[in-house]
Amino acid sequence: MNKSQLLQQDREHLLHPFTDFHDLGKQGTRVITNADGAYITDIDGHRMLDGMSGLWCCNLGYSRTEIADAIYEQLKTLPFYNSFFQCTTIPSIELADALAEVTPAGMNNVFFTGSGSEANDTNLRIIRRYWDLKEQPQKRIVISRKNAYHGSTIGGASLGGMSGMHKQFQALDYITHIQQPYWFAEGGDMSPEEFGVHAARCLDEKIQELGPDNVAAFIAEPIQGAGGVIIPPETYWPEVKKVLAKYDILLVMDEVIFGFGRTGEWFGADYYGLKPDLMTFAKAVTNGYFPLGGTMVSDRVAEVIKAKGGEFTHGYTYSAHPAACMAGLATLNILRNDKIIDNVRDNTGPYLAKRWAELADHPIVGEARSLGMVGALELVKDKGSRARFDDKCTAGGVCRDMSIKNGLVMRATGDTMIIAPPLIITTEQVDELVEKAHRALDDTAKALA
Ligand code: PXG
Repeated sequence: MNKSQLLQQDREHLLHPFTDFHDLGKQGTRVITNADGAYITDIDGHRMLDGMSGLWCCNLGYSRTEIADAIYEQLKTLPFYNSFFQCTTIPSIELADALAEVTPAGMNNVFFTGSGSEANDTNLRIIRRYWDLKEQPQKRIVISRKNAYHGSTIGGASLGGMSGMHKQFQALDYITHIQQPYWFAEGGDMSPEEFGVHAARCLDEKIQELGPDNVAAFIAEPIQGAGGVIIPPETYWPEVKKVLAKYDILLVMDEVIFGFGRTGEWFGADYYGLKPDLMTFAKAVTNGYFPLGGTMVSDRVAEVIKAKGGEFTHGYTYSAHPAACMAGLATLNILRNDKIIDNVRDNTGPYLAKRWAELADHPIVGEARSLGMVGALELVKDKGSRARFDDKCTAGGVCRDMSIKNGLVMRATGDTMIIAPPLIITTEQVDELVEKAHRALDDTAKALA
């Protein structure tokens, strides 16, 4: 089939996620045909450095045949069996054990799902079950943050704080949202440090307002990913920790993006020294090679839900899919054996930080921030006042297109350009990334002038 036939069939039959179907029908799509290492190639042969690891998931890049082989071998031996009705499979046992080892101390149980969204729905089910079994059924409300992303099922989207999404469905009424720690956009005249404390105290105020006896949990990404790589001010998490210590409330860390090494530590919770009660994961657990998600359950919660109390009426057909679990095991083996995360922490992360910071000198960049293997650029018309080019996020869209033209996949969230390259990226490839981003910024400035 040639390219124009493919594009026609795409237009006629395929509804793409988070897409304006009408506009896409007119613009057409890019057909990605193959990938190697940290690069993807489209149907025209245009090869691009993948600054987004697929969709924050291919942390080891695209050439790990060990993972593909592990999946294939499992598919030949036992392609599927469920873990309902007193059954289990060897890969699911082994992956549960391996996850208990790499996740923060005190997290020794896992509930597997097919995705991050399903895992956050699972969290909602576990949270309710926990407080019911603790005989505190009035503890129902879950606090989340504006502009958080926690998935696209009804539960996940209700937990998420994206206003555009909330306009298109009816959110669960026991979830409420507070101030996000996004200093660049919302910090006003406060210093980042002051604003971090302020945003954390919003949690305290909300708990007081709702009554601590009614609050079940607080859910947060360690760093907001899809919201725009929002790295909270250094004061934020220490202050949130103090707030949570005052109340009997569960902490749910959503590690779907930051889990498995993106900060240079295994999990964002490790990076910030947090002790979650539940911890959502997905994406990079299989390097994106097979759908798998889940939630890690702390001993505090596991002791309650594993005690006598009847059946937990929750589960998915593909909970603990054996081939997915083999993909997870192969991925964890590479992360450990090749010391991928240590290399991000000690070498490539600091190198990215140094090179990425140089982009702050560009005339249309208001802030260049990075941490571990993520980065963001705030595009502005005026550096001093942090004023944007317009309120339609034109600059972000232009910059994304210019970036792709220059051979780099960078994503735009509004007028924030974000990157999350594979953790296997070399320092030479970091140079290539920064040079291409610089060219994209030059081209964007010219196009907007
Ligand atoms: N939590 C977080 C923190 C996520 O980033 C999910 C949950 C949901 O996972 P699933 O596997 O159900 O998609 C995510 C997913 C983007 C983008 O544009 C980000 C995600 C998904 C799709 C697009 O940055 N994150």
